[in-house]
Amino acid sequence: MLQLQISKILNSFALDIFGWTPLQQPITISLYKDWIDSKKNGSMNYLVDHYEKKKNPNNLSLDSRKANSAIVIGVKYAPVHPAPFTVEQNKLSHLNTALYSRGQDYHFWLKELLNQLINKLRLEFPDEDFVSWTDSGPVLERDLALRAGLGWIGKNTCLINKNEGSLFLLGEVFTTLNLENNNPLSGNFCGDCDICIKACPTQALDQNYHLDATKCISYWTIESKETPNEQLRSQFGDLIFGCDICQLVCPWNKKKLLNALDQSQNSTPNNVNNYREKQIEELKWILTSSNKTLQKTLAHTAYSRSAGLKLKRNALIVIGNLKIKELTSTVKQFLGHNELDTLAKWTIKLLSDNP
Ligand code: B12
Ligand code: SF4
Ligand code: SF4
Repeated sequence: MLQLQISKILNSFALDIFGWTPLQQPITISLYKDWIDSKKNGSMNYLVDHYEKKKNPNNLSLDSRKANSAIVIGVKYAPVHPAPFTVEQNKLSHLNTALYSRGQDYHFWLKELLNQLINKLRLEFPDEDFVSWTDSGPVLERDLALRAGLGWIGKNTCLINKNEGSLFLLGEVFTTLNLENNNPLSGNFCGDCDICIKACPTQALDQNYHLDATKCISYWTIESKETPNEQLRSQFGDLIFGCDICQLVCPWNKKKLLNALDQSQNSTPNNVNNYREKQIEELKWILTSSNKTLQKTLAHTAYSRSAGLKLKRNALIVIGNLKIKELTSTVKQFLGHNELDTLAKWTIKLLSDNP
């Protein structure tokens, strides 16, 4: 009966992927511990601080009562993004950014969706407590989704659903309700495949389902404040914010994406020269705007996490890798810059090399 009530509420949100599970110590907590102990988290120190809370999810209190279960949802962001593209994002619309980041920042709209879900749950269960999380909380989300039967953890470390692939975000509602598991644990359908491992330009993945964040383009372009070494950054290609390579090559996503692409011819730029001009314009805008302007303009987008100096660093790397000679004089303005001087020298060297 209880399960049916929950199902009905979730179905009213037209979600493609959901499940629930009693809260217990995560299945993969020892792997998480090994990961942080071997410093694969780079400078993301909050992941070390989160360890104790992630280990005992029931202790995350809800108005002083203990949480017993979690409802886990997955919301797809490709081929179609659930949130509209913002006017501000047009500023970066010809640059290669992660698919999840196109559209308003999910930390707002997914949180809002989870709050709407909580409002409905409260009406149905007025004596129970609920709290929601997505991304930044001390919750081992992929493990929780695994436990709730949403899919399996692939060799690219992403949570993959057999019907929907892995291009979806996770969010959870913790509750005092006692919910039994509604889905069995998914099998692992990676088999002998190692396409993602081979496709990763920086060798951040290995056969053991490990991702070394200190080699991952997503980490370097979104999280880290440092400048990646020469060998690493020369592998970033045109990626300016995040990376989807190990997901785009995955057979569980590829077929769906190719089908979607077939249906929308618009996704291929029909005028390549015009496209390149726009790219140059956007990169120039990043380099010539003040950090404050970048932060203000991109405030409600996912790019806000890198807006300012980090985005300029990323732009200098892309300009070098793509050899955009038209921006040589703009790049030269960074010579002598407190933080970006060495990188600017590297970019200028690449721009002055013959093709
Ligand atoms: C830190 C972080 C990152 C870091 C590190 C990612 C990583 N793989 O560790 C960086 C910045 C690199 C990153 C990148 C991305 N991220 Co991120 N990230 C997180 C965050 C905040 C914590 C993840 C974490 O704890 N990592 C530590 C590792 C050890 O844990 P894990 O990633 O959960 O991996 C588990 C498996 O690897 C498994 N495991 C380990 N060894 C083994 C061995 C075997 C045999 C098996 C089966 C499993 C297994 O155990 C681990 C622990 O449960 C979560 C949100 C959250 N609160 O959980 C989002 C999250 C994982 N990220 C997400 C997304 C969307 C991305 C990007 C796609 C964004 C982008 N386009 O750039 C990329 C994907 C890169 C990739 N291949 O993972 C989504 C993933 C959704 C999904 N379907 O899987 C999450 C859940 C955010 C959300 N709420 O939707 N991310
Ligand atoms: S997100 Fe990119 S850099 Fe990171 S593991 Fe996947 S392919 Fe490699
Ligand atoms: S590319 Fe292959 S090995 Fe990698 S996650 Fe997909 S199915 Fe698994």
